[in-house]
Amino acid sequence: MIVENDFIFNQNTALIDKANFEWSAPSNIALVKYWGKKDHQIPANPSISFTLNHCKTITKVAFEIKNSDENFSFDLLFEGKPKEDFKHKIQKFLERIEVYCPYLKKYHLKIDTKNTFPHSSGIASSASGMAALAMNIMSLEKALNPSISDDYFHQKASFLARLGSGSACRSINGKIVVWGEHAEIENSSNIFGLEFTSPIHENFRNFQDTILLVDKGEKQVSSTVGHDLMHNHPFANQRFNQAHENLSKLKKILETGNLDEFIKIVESEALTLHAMMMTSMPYFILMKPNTLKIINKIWKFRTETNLPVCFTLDAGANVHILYPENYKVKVLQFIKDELVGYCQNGQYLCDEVGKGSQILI
Ligand code: 2P0
Repeated sequence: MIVENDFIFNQNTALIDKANFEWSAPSNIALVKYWGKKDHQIPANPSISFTLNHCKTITKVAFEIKNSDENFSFDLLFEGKPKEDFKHKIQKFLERIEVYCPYLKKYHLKIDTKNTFPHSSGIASSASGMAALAMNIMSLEKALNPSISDDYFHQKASFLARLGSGSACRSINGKIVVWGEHAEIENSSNIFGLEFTSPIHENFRNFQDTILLVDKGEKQVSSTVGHDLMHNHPFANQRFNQAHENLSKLKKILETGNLDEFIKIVESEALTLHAMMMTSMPYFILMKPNTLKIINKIWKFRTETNLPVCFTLDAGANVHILYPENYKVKVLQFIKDELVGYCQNGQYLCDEVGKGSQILI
């Protein structure tokens, strides 16, 4: 089993003066949700997600060696402008990964980052953002130690990304990614995301995710507060057990292609996530009236057409509509005819399953 110490860098390697990299990393959408964590970003239950393709963060990092290695030193540009709000998060991230990447304090980092999805769309950028940053750091590590394998590169990138934001570890590599130990998934780990490599039924190839932007405002509940709500939650243990069971079921469903069963698990997971927030103390309702209107319209459309269309939710009001690629024309027509009116400024984003992060330079 791979443990934390396996990711500690050997400090005796010679440093290089400067290096530049650029990576993109996508967002991901969980099918079985991660909600609740232990210390050191260890998930309370295993989760599984589809990696997205178009909603991504693109991050350039220029590393330049400096004289002092006492403190971390970095500049941050977001969409071409300095962004003070993100600096604290990145400082914290660098501190958390210091023991695994001790070379980072020897460099000044110029970080230049942007998202392909619109500003404050309610789409979490922490997953794609931390994943893209972790990939750049691993490119530097590979330049310092060219002998590392591709597997190690991806595992450590996922491990580092997780320390920035839990769900970010699922945005590194693979179309479907499992994070968290699960009895039936060999090599699944609490400390990094693992590509789901079982043969996937063709029903799940090129799955589509159309994201309806219901409420683009600031998140009402930060992920830190959200995960904390699962401590002493009256239903926590039942929920964590249920996630294990749902992942067992979903594993078989992905292999056999049963879309009806897929829909049941995915919609139940989304509603359970929100039910956890409604039944915690303090309690929150993150859905908006239009979220419910969309859900009811999807159910009606599914009953009338028998098409395998379902929804999932993140910790917010936006609705992700999931469906196989061959129903794209019909589903997009339904969205245009019946759902656009429930979206803020009529906005929605068309995405689909993608492969993970990509090097650009
Ligand atoms: C998920 N979410 O599995 C779940 C479902 C939102 C709803 O992971 O505190 O930003 O950085 O580890 O990953 C959002 O929480 O939390 C999340 P941190 P993260 O995608």
